[in-house]
Amino acid sequence: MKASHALMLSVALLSAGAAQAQFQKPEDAVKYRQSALSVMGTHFSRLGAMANGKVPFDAQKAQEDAAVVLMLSRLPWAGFTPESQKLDSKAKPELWSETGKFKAGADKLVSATVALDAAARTGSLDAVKKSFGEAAASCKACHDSYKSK
Ligand code: ASC
Repeated sequence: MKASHALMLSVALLSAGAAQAQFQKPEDAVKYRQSALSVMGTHFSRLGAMANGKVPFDAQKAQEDAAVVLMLSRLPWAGFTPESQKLDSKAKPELWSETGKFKAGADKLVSATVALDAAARTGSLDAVKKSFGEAAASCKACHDSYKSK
């Protein structure tokens, strides 16, 4: 990891930590995590369209999308506050009891988006395809375990 990336990573982790104490209402935490996941999903899907050949590969756009995904991937987890458990959402009950496993899944996604960002910076479609597939598997693993349909 380049020094600049390591710095960005620590800044992002610090801001994720700071976000935890900042929700005034449990509803705010739900809105925060859903918003972060929604924007991340939007940019991740744009990468997916390129990785899967549905739209032509544009290295510049891929790099921008991957940078957004990288930044956003650290944010949702602070919104899964214990106080928000009682609110209606797609979070399965297991999410709140298997916190270690859930955290490990979140960490895995963050690592996958670091790799995806690095791949997009190379400008190689093949590299993007490979990292996209790994990141998508990480999204899916958590959705299968912790998100109801
Ligand atoms: C996406 C998106 C997800 C993941 C997931 C991967 O594009 O919005 O949540 O990919 O479907 O299986």
